[in-house]
Amino acid sequence: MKNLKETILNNLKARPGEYIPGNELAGNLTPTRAAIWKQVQRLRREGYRISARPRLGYRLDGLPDRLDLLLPSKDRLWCLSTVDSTNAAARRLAEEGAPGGTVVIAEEQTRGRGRRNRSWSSDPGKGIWFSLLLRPENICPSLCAPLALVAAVSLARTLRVETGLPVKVKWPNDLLLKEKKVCGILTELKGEPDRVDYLILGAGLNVNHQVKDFPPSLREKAGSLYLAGGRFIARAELFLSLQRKLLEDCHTFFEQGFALFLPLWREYSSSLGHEVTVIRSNKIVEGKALDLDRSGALLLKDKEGKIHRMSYGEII
Ligand code: BT5
Repeated sequence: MKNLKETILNNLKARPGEYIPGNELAGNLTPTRAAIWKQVQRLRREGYRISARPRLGYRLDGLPDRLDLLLPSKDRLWCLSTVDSTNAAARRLAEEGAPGGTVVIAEEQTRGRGRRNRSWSSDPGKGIWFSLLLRPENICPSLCAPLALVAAVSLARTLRVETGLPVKVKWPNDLLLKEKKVCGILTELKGEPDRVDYLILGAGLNVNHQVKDFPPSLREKAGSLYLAGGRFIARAELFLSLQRKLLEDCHTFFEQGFALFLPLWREYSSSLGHEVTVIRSNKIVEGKALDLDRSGALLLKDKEGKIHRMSYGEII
């Protein structure tokens, strides 16, 4: 029966946690009991958790973990089921003139990207893959370099607050839990030497992955919030907190610079104070990670006591 499923769902949502008799659930429609049961079964197959009790009726116990069900639909929020890459989609929107603050999130990316065209594994339904379009004014591209560091510390802080997990940051753009990578950040910029046209800030966060959900080549190094904390996390609410705080922190950074974020970076860092190996343009430097400077560059002290200032590269 047309609309019966929607009517049942709307009535269940209107009185969550309460048993509702079948005839009340159907509103003005007068279906048979079997017809109601059939629609309840369909809703269950879509992931709604619904209890049924003889004489009492039906009760809504939980919504499916689907991003589009909870995210408010706003002009600036694009919630897609599948996309090549949210960074690429945000870039296309930017080229069409979309405003700063536009966000693209997708259940699945078919060509999720990391740095230097490496790929980012983004299977559907388990992670949070999103990109933020930023159009900062009065800042030149050379000052934007620490944006990935700001994003890392912002996401780590929100994740710590929301999940209680001891998320660490690894220079320059990774988030770790139990030494496994749970999140990567990719920033891209278009501009001229003295002006930023736009920035795309993309983040990929593994949320409810079990080991088997990763491709075999990643199983050793990739982690997820679920693997670290042992509990399933509703992605839509978490995404909203992460995104809200990230946008706020990006604005703070554009106005006040990276120095403000340094203390938190030091506190969350997985590598400061440790011996590390950094690879930069095929060159390897080994030494003790001393600190980050105010521009986000990593300061390394090698065996001879020489200090190396690494403005880009990665710890391997
Ligand atoms: C990154 O690159 O870590 C940045 C990843 C950014 C992904 C987001 S998702 C939303 C937005 N849209 C995009 O297309 N991208 C952004 P990099 O430091 O280069 O690390 C890439 C490496 O991480 C790969 O070569 C793999 O070894 C590993 N990797 C790939 N997928 C992973 C995953 N899901 N979890 C952990 N590690 C992964």
